[in-house]
Parts: sequence; C-alpha cells; structure tokens
Amino acid sequence: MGKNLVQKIFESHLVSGTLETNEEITIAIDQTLTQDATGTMAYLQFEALGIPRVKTKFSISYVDHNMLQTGFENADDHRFLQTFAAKYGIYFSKPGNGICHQVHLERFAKPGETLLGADSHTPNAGAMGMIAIGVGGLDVALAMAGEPFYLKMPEIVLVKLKGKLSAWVTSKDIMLELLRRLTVRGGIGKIFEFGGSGVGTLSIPERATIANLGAELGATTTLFPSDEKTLEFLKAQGRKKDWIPLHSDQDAEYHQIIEIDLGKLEPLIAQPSSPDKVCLVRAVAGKAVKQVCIGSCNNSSYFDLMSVAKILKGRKIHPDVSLTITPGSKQVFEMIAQNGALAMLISAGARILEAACGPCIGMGQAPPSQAVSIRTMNRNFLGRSGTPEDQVYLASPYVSTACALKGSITDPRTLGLKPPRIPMPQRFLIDDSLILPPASKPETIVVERGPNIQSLPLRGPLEDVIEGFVILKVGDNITTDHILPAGARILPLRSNIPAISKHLFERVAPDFFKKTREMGGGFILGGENYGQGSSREHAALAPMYLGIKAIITKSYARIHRSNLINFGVLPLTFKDPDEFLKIRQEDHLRITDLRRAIQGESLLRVENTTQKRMFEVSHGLNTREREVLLAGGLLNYIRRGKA
Ligand code: MIC
Ligand code: SF4
Repeated sequence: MGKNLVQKIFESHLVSGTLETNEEITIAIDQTLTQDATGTMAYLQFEALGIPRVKTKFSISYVDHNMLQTGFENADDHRFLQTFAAKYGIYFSKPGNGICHQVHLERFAKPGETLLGADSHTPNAGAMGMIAIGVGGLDVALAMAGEPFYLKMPEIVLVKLKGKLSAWVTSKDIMLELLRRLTVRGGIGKIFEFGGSGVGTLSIPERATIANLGAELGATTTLFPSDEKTLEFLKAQGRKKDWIPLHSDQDAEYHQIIEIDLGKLEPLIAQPSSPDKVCLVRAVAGKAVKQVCIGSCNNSSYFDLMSVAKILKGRKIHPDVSLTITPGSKQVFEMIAQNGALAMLISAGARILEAACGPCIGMGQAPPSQAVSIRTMNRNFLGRSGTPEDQVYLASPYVSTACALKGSITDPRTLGLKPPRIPMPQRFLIDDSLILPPASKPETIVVERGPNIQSLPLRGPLEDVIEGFVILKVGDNITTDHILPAGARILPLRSNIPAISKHLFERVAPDFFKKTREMGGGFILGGENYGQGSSREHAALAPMYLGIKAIITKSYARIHRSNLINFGVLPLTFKDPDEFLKIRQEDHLRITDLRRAIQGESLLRVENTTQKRMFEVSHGLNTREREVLLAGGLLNYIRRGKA
C-alpha cells in the first residue's frame, strides 16, 4: 500500500512507536523556532536543563511580538534573547527582521524536515513540505536539548483541491471555506494534507496562508507536497539546494477525503468573533467599515502587499477608514520600498507599521468601539484587538483593500477592476544581516537579565488529595486569549509569571485573581475545546502558580492540554458531559487517593462536597503523561532522569 506525505516524513524521523492512529509516537526534530513572547520562558526552561548548546540542526529565536517598547520590559527581553541565543548556539532574528513565520518560510523552511515552534502558527512552514508543529515553550526547550517530540498519531485528512480559483478569490477563501465546513474544532487530532490537481496552481505564499490557518481548525499541522512551485520559490530565495521533491503515493490512504472545487469558491469573510463564523462577502456587503488592517503572519507576503499596492495605485482610501499595512518581513518591506509599491500605499493614505505582529495581537491599532475592523489576520477572538467590544472580520487582502476603498464591506468583484497579477520575482532581495549567528566563543557571552526576567515557578509532586472551590465556570471554545490576554499592556509581562498572573481571565471574570488568591487555588470548569488558539504556556503556568490544581472540561485544544500537563495541572474531562450543567460555580470539590487513581484506569471519582454527591471524570493520560503529572510537571520529571 502506498504512503501519504505525512507518513513519509514521520517515518524518516520516527524514534519510537508505530504510525497507528492514536498511538503515541516520538519523532526527531530538525529545527526549532521561538518568538519573543514565548521565547523567554522556553529559554529559561532550556537553561534549567543544564545543557551547554542546542542539539538541533537549526534553532532560531525571533523577535516580532513585543515590539512596542513602551517601558523597559520588552527591551530587557530582547537583550536576554539575543545574548542567550549567542551563548547557546541559536540564531537570532533581530527586531525589525520580521514575523517569525514569514521569515522562516523565506529563509529556513525545508521540504522533508521537521520543525517545532513555540507559536501556534508554526504550521505555516507546512507550505514548504515540512512537518511543522506548534507547541508550548517547554516542548521546544526539550527539542533543543535533543529530546524527540511525543505526539499521539493524528488522523490524516486529504484536502483534494481541483480546478483553479476564479478572479478575486484567493487561497484565504479556501481556508475560510474549510473553517465554515468544519468549525474551529474540526481539525483536532488531525493533520490536513493538501493534494489534487489544484495544488499546482498555488504559489508557496498562497499555500502558506492555508497552512497557517490550519491552526484555526485546531489541526496538529497542515502539509503541502514539495513540487515545481516549491523549487521556483526556493530558487528565487537563493536556496535551490534545499529543494527535494516530495509527494504522496498514488495509492496512499487517508482517514478522510475532503474535496474543494476551487472554481466554485467566492470571496468569503469570517464575522465577529470566531474564525469559523464564515459567510459570503456579498451577504454582509454594505456594512460601514472604520478600520482595515493588512498584515500578520497570514497575508503579509510580497505578493499580498504588491496586490494591495496595485489596487490602490492612483486611488485614495475612504475618508472614514484607517488603513494599516504591516509587511511580514524586512525582505518584503525593502522590496516594496525599492520598487515603488510602498509609495503607492502611502499615497493612497495607508499607515505603514514595522514588520511585526502589531495589530494582530493588540500591540497597537485597537479599533474604535463597536466599529467594524476588517483584517487579513487569522484570529478575531473578542477583545484580541485591544478593544473590548470589537467587531473584527477576517478576509483576504483583496476584500480588505476593497473595503478600504469603499468604506463599507465590499466584494472586490464589484470594483470593476481587473485583479492584479504579481509574477514571482527572479530573485527576492536577500539580506540576512539582521539574523545573527551564534557566538563562536560562547564562553565569553554573558546572558543579560534585566529586572523583567523573573525565575521560573515550579510546583512540587502531585498531592494525594486535591480540593478547593470551583473558581470559574466557562462555556465552549474558551481561547487562551480569554484565559490570559495578550496586547500592549499584558504581553510585556511574559517573562514575569507573578506579574502576569494578575491578568488571568480578566476579560471574563475580573475578580479571578483576587478570588483565587483568597481561596488558595481551586478548580476551573470549561466546555468543549478549552484553550483553543495560541500556544502560550503562560495560560497553564500562571494558573498553576496561583494554585489551580485541575481543570474539568468537555474537551481540550491540543497545545493547551499539553501545556497543562507540562506544568502539573490536571486536564480532566467529564465522563457525562451533562454533569457540567449540574456543578455550580463556588461548589467545593475534592479528589482523594489521587496518586493511585492517576496510575489506574482512566476514570476518577470527584466529590462535590457542597452538593454531597460524587461524579466521574476521565484523565485520559498515557503512561508518560501520568508520570509527568505525578512528578509535578515535565521539568521535574526530566530532572529526575525519567525522560
Ligand atoms: C497568537 O497569535 O495568539 C500568538 C500571540 O502568536 C500566540 C503565541 C503567544 O501567545 O505568544 C500563538 O499563536 O501561539
Ligand atoms: Fe504574530 Fe498574529 Fe501571527 Fe500570532 S497570529 S504569530 S500574533 S502575526
């Protein structure tokens, strides 16, 4: 029987296990990436492992999130990251060089290799035919230490593309269509492999838009073959030698096949406040728009910004609209500056921001209250933009530009223009001077730690009895932005767990911190897909620091569940989902004989001492996860030499 692409790359990296669905496997990791908002923790964890130099083929530390520098905190972090990278054998991409996923695609992603990244959109590199997985910082630290990565073998879904996109329809619409069909939970436990004749019509940046948005489906990763288009892109990046052809076999098998006829798609838009609330642009056309933001690791490529510039050339944006443009990388920025496209954007009235995450993570450009903001980004969770009652829509650069011109939601097909055609440059502008290689004499480097860098809190081994009050009860699809928001005020505290823990759940339950402190910890209850969205391990680490012992939900998002285990917080699920309705916030819960119960069958009994009844929860842990939890988290487990 033939093999699919995922099986081929996994097989060539398999350290243990067999590629049976749901079996635990370990794979060797070739490359790692971190960004500054997750990187400081990842490197403190790496340091705690006591290893002098990274053991991966290639590891890189990007600075792209915490770029506002309104106080000393972010600058402190940047210095820490730069000196740490130099000392431990890690490349360092300086602030200004661009967004991690865009730069990685341009300069480092390699067909056939594996990449682990401390950011949920790491699968962006899947566009290049590599297995790229988003994880918490601690998992990246372990990969840098040479440990293989553990994962439950996902189901492999083939997304078969046929035909070609019509005018004004983009690869963003392909993924919005999948989100519409499958929802933000549709990819949990799955890898999406793209195939079919339509794949050959998509360039690498178009594929990256798709691979990047796989994170919004909850997928483990998203993968494309490596073909002529891959070669063309790598050649233009001066990296022809990195190319290898990679395809699935003709008779490869998949768990599921989803077909999309590209020619039948129309421009789509995700409405507030979830990436899966997708409808046709023409269904909401005419709504007044106050802000348009073009950029983020989704849709900030040379092709995206050139298309926007060509549409805007000689035109002015609507007087009511504020339009921001964030180039994805220095390469993109410099190329559009040199070829005159930047001048077209400025002349049309755009506000040009530096090459960074920026508005996507609420680092500036919060929209006006209740005003419609159209963004080319990947997430529109309520309040993520920095405005509590925001109205953020997600759409392609074409749709966004049409909205900026008209001042209302506009289907670009009604502009009466021809869609721009942007040819692949013979050669991109290649200047890696903002990527610093590690020091040749590491012993001479002193890691700089400003006052923003605080040590890593750890907990002791798992107790035999845990008890406490239900401090918070929340519903389905709670994101890590709900658990621990980002944005200009809170993001700078990422290297300081005591300080950042004060902001836990602040948009959902402003008294969460105070209550948790007063009650000395306790439990959190959630619905389906708890912890969806980002990889930020702070959303597990800060609750652990405040004494949260267990979370009980209907189901978890993959990365967040791993992060909870890594930091010694029990991720339990209701045996009977209806139990969720019966438990009240502030009920008192107790689990006894926990250490034995964890080692036994999957079911645990919980006593609701307030209601004087018992109910059952499942831990669903494999052998290794049990050991990690018993030790009080992954670092304790590793240090005890059990890895
Ligand atoms: C995001 O898009 O939510 C982030 C900010 O990039 C996060 C990482 C973080 O919280 O630092 C992610 O996607 O993992
Ligand atoms: Fe940055 Fe936004 Fe991409 Fe996250 S999704 S890496 S915040 S640009």
